[in-house]
Amino acid sequence: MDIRDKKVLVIGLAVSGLQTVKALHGLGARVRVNDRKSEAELKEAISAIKGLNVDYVLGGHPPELADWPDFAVISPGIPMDIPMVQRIKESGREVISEVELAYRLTGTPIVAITGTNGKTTTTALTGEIFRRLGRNTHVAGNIGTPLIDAAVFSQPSDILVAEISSFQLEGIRDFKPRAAAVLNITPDHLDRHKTFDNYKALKARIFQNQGPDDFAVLNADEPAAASLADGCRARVLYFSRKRIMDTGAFVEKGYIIIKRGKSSERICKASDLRILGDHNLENALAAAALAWSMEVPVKAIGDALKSFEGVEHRLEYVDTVNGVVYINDSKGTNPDASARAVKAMDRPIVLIAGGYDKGGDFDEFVESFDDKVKGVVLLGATAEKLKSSCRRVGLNNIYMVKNMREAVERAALMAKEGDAVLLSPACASWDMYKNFEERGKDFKEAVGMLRRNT
Ligand code: UMA
Repeated sequence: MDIRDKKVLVIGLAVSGLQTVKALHGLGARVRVNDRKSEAELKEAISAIKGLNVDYVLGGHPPELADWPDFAVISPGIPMDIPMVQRIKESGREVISEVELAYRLTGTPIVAITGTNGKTTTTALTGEIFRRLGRNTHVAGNIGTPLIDAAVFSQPSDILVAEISSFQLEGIRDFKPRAAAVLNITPDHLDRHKTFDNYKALKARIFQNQGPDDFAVLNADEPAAASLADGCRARVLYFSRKRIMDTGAFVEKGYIIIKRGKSSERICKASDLRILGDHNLENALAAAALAWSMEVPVKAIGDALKSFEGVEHRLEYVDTVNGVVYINDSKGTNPDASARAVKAMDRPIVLIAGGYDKGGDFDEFVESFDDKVKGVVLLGATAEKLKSSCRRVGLNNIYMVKNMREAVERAALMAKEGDAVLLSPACASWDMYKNFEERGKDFKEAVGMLRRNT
């Protein structure tokens, strides 16, 4: 892609935008940065690119700015329907995501993972498999390190393992991973995508440029994900926790198996996995299928599966205080993710939930608790909504709190020896925190304080 001297508008100056600016500047583009935040609010970000020849239009998205660029690169968190962005697109110039730009700039093969839940764990585990093989591996994308950062520094013999969100897929055109997985699709981000069908169609875009030499990995147990096989030109590999497949990864007699035609190989025992729960078994099956499609030997896959301990903020063990186990699942940013976390626990739970309101519904989530959740501590913008859902199913042991410290203190009073206090908010963090990592850290600090006070 010819970037030199091109006028490129970078919309959004946080994690994604900063790396995009650096990459474009390094390639000789004329870069203009636009963000709705003011210069004062972006002080830190601006100082990170001090010295680069970049100019700024801050404090809003003025529609007339649309007339300037040859093309624009938009951060994932910014909706595509703001008037300035619409105006660029209507004039026939591109507005692409940083993931699309990364793809166009790299010759390194990409393994891409999307889905409503499990993306981060599957991405980290897939990366671990390639690392075990001794391959120079870059794990990037929605997981935290922007793909552009990894793409710029990677060699064609390396591998890029990328977690990709629906927001990022909204801004792709040519993005073509060698192997890609859709783990599951359940309602999420409906405030942005409006309908479930729109959201599903965006997830399907991960396969749109693949050809017969590529692989599409799909969850056979999940109808919305499995139905994407119809539109795939790539070879389809299924994974299933429940069924034995002709082609793909599944569990048979306690072993994780990978099979294609008559060739069938054992990877390891399902019970050898150190990550908990059925959903993590699904993630492991998906990672195995992806790695196998990229010709990784089963021994390396098995070794990684047996040693992988999971990722921070995802069912992460924090501490045991007075016989109560504290688990940080701050990455539970939608009802489905948190329902999976509740299901994965093997003891009574006091649940800390609530956060940013994405417009979703919590009835089904609360109904999935059975009798496992003995009490809930609610905080954030959705606290009232969650409270109504709890009341409807007869769960009345509810406390409303203002912050995480109070939440942990209250949960500690409600829990008995042998119980778990689980932070799994079922909501994004953006009403109270910068991101879910900050929320998870706050929880861990509050647990640390509890330990010091006992
Ligand atoms: N902004 C505007 N106008 C707007 C909205 C935001 O200018 O209308 C500006 C903000 O002022 C801010 C910047 O845009 O300066 C924020 O951009 P961003 O929200 O895209 O955040 P980044 O820090 O660049 O992080 C993004 C992803 N964030 C989102 O998709 C919301 C990160 O995913 C990702 O790790 C990172 O790029 C690197 O690729 C986080 C996430 O929450 C983990 N993802 C969602 C999820 O997993 O559910 C999709």
